[in-house]
Amino acid sequence: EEEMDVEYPYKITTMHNDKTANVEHHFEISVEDDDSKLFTINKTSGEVYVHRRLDREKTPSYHITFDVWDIGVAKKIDKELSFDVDVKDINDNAPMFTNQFQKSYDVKENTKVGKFRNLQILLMDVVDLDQEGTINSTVDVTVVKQSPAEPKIGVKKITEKQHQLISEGCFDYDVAKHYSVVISASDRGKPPLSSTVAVELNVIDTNSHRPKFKKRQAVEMQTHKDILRVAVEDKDTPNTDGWRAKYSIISGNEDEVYAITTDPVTNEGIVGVVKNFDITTLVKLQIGVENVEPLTVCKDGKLIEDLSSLPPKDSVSITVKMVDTNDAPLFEKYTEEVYQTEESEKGQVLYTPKVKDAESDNIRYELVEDPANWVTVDEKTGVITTIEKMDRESPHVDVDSTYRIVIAAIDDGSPPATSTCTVSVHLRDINDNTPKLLNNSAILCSNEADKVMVRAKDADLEPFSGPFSFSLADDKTLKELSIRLLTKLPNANYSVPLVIQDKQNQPSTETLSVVVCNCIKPGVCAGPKPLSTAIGIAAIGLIIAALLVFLLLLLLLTRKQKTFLMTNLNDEYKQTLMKYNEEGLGTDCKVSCGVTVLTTERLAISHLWTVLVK
Ligand SMILES: *[C@@H]1O[C@H](CO)[C@@H](O)[C@H](O)[C@H]1NC(C)=O
Ligand SMILES: *[C@@H]1O[C@H](CO)[C@@H](O)[C@H](O)[C@H]1NC(C)=O
Ligand SMILES: *[C@@H]1O[C@H](CO)[C@@H](O)[C@H](O)[C@H]1NC(C)=O
Ligand SMILES: [Ca+2]
Repeated sequence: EEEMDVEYPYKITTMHNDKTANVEHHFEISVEDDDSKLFTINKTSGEVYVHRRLDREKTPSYHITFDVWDIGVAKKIDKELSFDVDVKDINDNAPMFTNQFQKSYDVKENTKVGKFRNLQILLMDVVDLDQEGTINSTVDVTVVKQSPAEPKIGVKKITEKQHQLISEGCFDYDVAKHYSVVISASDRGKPPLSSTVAVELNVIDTNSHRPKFKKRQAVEMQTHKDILRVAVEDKDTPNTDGWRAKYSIISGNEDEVYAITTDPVTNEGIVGVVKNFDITTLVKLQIGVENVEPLTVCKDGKLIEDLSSLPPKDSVSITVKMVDTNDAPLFEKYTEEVYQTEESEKGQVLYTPKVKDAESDNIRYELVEDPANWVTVDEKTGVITTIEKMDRESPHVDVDSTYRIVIAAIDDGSPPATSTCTVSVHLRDINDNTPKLLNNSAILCSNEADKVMVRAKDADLEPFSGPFSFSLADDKTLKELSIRLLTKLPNANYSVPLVIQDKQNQPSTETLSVVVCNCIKPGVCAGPKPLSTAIGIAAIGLIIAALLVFLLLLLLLTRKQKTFLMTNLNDEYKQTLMKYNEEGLGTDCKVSCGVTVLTTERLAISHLWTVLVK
């Protein structure tokens, strides 16, 4: 017997042999596959001992061979004796659950019973290592404790090793949402050994309540798709299929004009019009509701099989009043972007709208917004045509070069319905502005400096505008302009005509007034002074120079104006054409006061340059 609680070595038996009389002999023992001296034999007396506890679950039997030897002749006296020794079982192993248990198991309430007419909750594997087929390994699995007590949870034996936790009744989520169950596996040994396991069950809510209409009236809506809404309440868990409503029109919809859908968020039923309809004054609709999941009801631990014993599904009667309203004409697009080059010839079609009106073919168009009066709209077709050139630099054009036109489509209903469409005209810039001086007057403080700086601007966008440049005859461009007095001039007001070109060589004639005076501080003249009459032979010139360029400069003296042809004393400059005006203070002008069309190279040296006049 295994696990014997005795003192070891323990004598099991004594061997005898009837051929050993009067022969000096000894016994010998050997154990197959074991040389650990688990079993020994007394050579002379034949007593057999076991030296340690045996474990049947490890080694159920041993193959042992006995021999007896004649010591004198060293020969076996008899045939060897060999047999299997079985270890006798005791009940030393409790049954064990061998499957992995989860923390908890979900059971749906109201689940219909399966093949075995009960709810199968979970499978359990149980083993008992004691000798098979004996009471020491025969296992009974039972529920020893459960809370709450109803419905009864039990165990069904599938095989010797597999058992199933089952329920014979149904769960009711409204009664209990949570169960604790203690399961025991016990063998039939004497005394029996057992082990237990505790599992938790969560009851999952299913559809056990019918939805009920909250109100008998519906809420009216405006659109065709959503003319009215009905709401229900449902005691099942929100956002489960046992709560989600499924509406149907029971009667009143024989022409299939209406459809009812479920708002997925609010669970409301939305009645919409899905077909053209003849105007009838009143329509009676009977609307029914149920849930997405079929209804199952658990009563007193038993599923109710015949649902007709329950109150029927809820329904509501609704009266729909169909009123024909005049819908406004529909523009295909309510905003439109069009592109147009500014200053294009008038009479161009900017936009042709597309408009639909279900009830009327007689639509007229009106111009609602056209702040600069640039366009006209065809009353019948809505076509927008320009009647003026459109100017990007107009104050009615926004900073993004966009001009806004609004037209309206008006039907012939009574009262008429109107829709509007906004057309944004994006004006592409062209070079329609010449450069201008920023300031047409300048003060030259003759007691401090001999030049003034002037700047110009152009209203067009790139590349028709700045950075500002003046163009020369040889097409080289420069960015700024200073006007230098070559020789001291009497304090007076001078007019200097300039021709300025932008990058596209669009010229502009500008006149700059230069006040030459003595200044008390920069930019402030010190009051009028008598003009000097002693100009003598002083060279007088006003010249344009520096990095900048300009085509033409005329120096004008205020009073008399005479034109001279300037002749150049130096052949080097003979190509230079000069126009000039003479200061006519009653004396002949002896020295040039002329200015010229200059090339860049010549400008670079022009401040050294004086020209004689006749
Ligand atoms: C089972 O175990 C008991 C001791 O627990 C033992 O007496 C008995 O012989 C064993 N085997 C059977 C078949 O009963
Ligand atoms: C133009 O220049 C004159 C003289 O420097 C000055 O008095 C006047 O204020 C300027 N005008 C503007 C608009 O800057
Ligand atoms: C120059 O013109 C200004 C006005 O533009 C005037 O006040 C001033 O008296 C004039 N100076 C001379 C010298 O004529
Ligand atoms: Ca429900």
